[in-house]
Amino acid sequence: MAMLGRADTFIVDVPTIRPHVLAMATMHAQSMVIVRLTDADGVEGIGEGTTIGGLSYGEESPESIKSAIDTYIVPVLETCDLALVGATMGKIAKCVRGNHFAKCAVETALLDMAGKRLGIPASELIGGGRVRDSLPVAWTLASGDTARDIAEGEAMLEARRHRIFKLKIGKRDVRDDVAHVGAICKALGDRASVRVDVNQNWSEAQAKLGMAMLREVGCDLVEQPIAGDDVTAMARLSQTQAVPLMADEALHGPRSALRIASAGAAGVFALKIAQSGGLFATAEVAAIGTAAGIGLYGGTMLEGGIGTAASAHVFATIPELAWGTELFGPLLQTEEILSEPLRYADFSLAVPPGPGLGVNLDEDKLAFFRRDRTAPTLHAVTAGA
Ligand code: MUC
Ligand code: MG
Repeated sequence: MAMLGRADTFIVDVPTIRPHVLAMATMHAQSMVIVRLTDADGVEGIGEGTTIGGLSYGEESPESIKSAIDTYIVPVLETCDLALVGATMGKIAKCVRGNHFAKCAVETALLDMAGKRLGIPASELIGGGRVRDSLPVAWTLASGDTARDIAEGEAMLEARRHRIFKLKIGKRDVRDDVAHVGAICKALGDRASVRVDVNQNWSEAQAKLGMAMLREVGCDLVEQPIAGDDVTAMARLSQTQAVPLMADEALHGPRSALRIASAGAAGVFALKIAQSGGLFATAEVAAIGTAAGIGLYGGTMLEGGIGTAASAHVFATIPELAWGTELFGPLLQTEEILSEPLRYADFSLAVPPGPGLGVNLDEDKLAFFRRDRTAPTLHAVTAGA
């Protein structure tokens, strides 16, 4: 038995290294809800609930994620044997509808705790276990300026950090966006795969035009060009356009995955642990995609180190990950709140090998970036420094 000893949740706000310009918001910082669960024996598990741009991306905000956990999920945890992760999440599902990001943060902490108790990585508790130790990682070029994006792409290639680039478009006129993508495709040539994410900002007519033109300029993949709840229009585009359509905002777990697969509405799935409702649910979405012949891609909500490690553990269990991943979230932040940063090298992220998530919080950084911080921190000047 592992009964809950203590539950803490914090919102942390970490600046981004540059403005990140998306169709629906420009990010200057990332806000993450960190969950720390401690059982009665003192075993700890950490999780993260992170979205993008407040409420501009999805239906949960950092504040709602924290409030759902504190007010409705922690009281359920108090009645559960936390060693039984599936049973605990099943009980939470009965008491709390929706709130996928909040549930994912808690499930992550439970899996971290279970892995630490058993002395095995979290990936060994998911599906058939780990099939790879590293994951290819894309980078998003989203400075808002074509020349700066090209320079950033060149620097990433030179450093052997990324050779897959996602461009955020959908804000400007379709032709202007295609010209931007075309210039980057031309500059990077066959040294990189260039893809775009429209974040639902086109109409079906704009998407028809945009997808046809994007294929001509060498774009490999178009992510969520139109509203994610318009599955029939997604199916029309997917079935008539040569460039593959990737579902992102349309995917909210296994049921939506089955609907999209049955409608032939996507050629690729962007797997996201929070949007799917947790790590187990993500593995189910992946299984549905694989069974339907849909290509898989490991997506991100631009999480920090904890959410990125959790995603990596799930994606490491997927046998066919044809489109790679975009687990670069920590690299977009000025500082990582882990005691040891995640390891990126040779265009890939190493899946942490230690027990549970295999990552630990840096307490001083956590104290510094906490929205409700009151205590002095490591960043204070020390005598003689
Ligand atoms: C999204 O919509 O996919 C992923 C990478 C990035 O830059 O933004 C995200 C969100
Ligand atoms: Mg997306």
